Amino acid sequence: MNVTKKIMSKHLLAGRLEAGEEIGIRIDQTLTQDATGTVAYLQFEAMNIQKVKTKLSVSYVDHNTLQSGFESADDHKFLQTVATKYGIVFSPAGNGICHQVHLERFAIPGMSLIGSDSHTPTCGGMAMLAFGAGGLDVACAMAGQPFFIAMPKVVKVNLNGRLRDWVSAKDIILELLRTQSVKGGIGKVYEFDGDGVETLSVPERATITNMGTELGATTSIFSSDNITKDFLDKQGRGSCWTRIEADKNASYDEEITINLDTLEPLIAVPHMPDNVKKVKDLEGTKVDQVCVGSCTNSSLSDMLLISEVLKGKKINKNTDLVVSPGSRQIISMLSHSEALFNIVKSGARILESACGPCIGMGQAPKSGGISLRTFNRNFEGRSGTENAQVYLCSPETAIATALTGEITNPIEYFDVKPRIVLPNVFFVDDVQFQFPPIEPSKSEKVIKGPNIKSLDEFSELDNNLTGKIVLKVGDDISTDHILPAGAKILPLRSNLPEISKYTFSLIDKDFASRAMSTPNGVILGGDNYGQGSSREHAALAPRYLGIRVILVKSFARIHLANLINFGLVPLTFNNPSDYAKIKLGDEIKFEDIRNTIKYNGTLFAKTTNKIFKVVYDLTQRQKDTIFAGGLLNWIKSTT
Ligand code: MIC
Ligand code: SF4
Repeated sequence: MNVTKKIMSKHLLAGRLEAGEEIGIRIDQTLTQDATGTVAYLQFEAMNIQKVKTKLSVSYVDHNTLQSGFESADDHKFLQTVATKYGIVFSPAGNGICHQVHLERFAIPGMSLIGSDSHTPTCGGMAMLAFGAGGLDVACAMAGQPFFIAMPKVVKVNLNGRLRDWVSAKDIILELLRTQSVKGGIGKVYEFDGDGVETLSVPERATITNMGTELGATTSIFSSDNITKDFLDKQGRGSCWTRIEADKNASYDEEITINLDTLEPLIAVPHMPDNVKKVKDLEGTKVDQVCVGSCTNSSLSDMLLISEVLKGKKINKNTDLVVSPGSRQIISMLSHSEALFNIVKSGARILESACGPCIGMGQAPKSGGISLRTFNRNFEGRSGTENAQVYLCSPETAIATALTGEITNPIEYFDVKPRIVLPNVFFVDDVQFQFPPIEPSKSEKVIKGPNIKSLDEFSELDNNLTGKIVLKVGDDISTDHILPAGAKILPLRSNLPEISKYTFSLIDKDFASRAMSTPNGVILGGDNYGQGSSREHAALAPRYLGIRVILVKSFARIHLANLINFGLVPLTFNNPSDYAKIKLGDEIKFEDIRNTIKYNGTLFAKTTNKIFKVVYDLTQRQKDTIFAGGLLNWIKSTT
């Protein structure tokens, strides 16, 4: 067996490990972050369960830490009190980015994890079976229910040889994005193997599994070997380690090979993570801002490398350099040595250990500005400046660029790469976490400030739907298009009526009011609809605005699950060319939709001058969820 199947078989509660079949997996650990966590815990509360049933659940505050009004602080207080009440570890603002902190302090090889954040596969760098999911799926896992997915194909990625100096793990994942695209990983797990694996540290592996999300993959995973043990030993957690490796004759569904020796520095150009070019082909492009950090590249070794390179140097006066170390552990280790001094002295700005600019929480570039980031997403408008041009690259390329002020190939610019020696023991200070009492007290009061609005109940699915096309969009629509993030909108995540007003606001400012005044609105989309983040608000808000059906060429995995969880009907074209024949404002009818789906019949959509076949691919469990008007309704009706 390969690593994926070894861990899956130990957690399998339903289904068979055959690609495409629905499987139910037992979940050992969950994580949430504040931007998705508030709704996840409101949903968990509605399930009336006394205490989480997982081995470990952690609630992180890392996204909305700017607190420019009372909203986010209200959310944080709610998260803190709900955690104490239900037996969840609370990691307050300033502790660091959920994925980095989880890797350091809680990840365990061979265990399963789901998180209400699409980059949860980061912990696959430590041989965890880790999935991004909607908040409601995480709430269900906390309630002890299995996590359902379609069994992915397992793709073996052979990493052969060794990276040259100044080429890094980020370039490996950018190379995969270049060849496989943002849709290439749909329905797949990427499992890394080959002699190159033993040259990569756990944080480097985590950079790769983190950004496997941008491939559309279900997850990505490495084996657990001596390097994993060394990382855990340094964290004082060596006793959690077990060796997990693929059998010699393990079989895989597909295979890809990357030769590390010949790889060169790569960069994703605006506005898609798979728009990858060679750094050397863009040399000389003037850059306004460089950001180092995010859950992709904010490890101690990334920080020590940039510190060594910046030592005694000054950044270019026309380029802003902002650095956000990934965790409190990292920032305390940097500040204990001269490493932080080197970074500060170079002219860089140091930010809190949080998501920050990655999610448009501050540091929006200037109008039309060019920003080079070590992050994982460069979707249009995500930086907070609608016409900014965001590029994604390695810390090596980012720092060479911050020094020169223009895109610079680190291989050409620097001499010998400094050797980064990590300390033998890391600063472990778990006092920063708030651990819940072993037996949570029923009297613990959950505090809900005015920013926390309870969720409305949604109605069941009718048998006949007559609606209108309220929006027509193209391929690769991300959840950042559907419901943008950023400093203005993110603090409204606990307030559905308010946040819904921003639905599709980057694409069509009138969408929300049009949808609200049109019964049974239908959204038309192209391929890979809903790629990117796990934010269930991208399903919740359209549903709140009255949308019932999303009709597209194909869906991204997490968003599809979220649509079903909130009772929307996800349909695809039988013949993709029908997409071109329907336009905004057309009336569209689905007659007998509920019964047709129930009895596996052929479903048709009728517009004024056309009838065409549409396809649904739903398990019985998913059908029942949609009929009930969403998963919460269904759970309530069955308990
Ligand atoms: C992101 O990177 O887009 C986020 C913000 O972390 C999201 C979650 C969210 O929207 O809250 C994600 O990746 O799932
Ligand atoms: Fe935070 Fe950015 Fe990572 Fe999302 S991708 S979890 S916003 S750092």
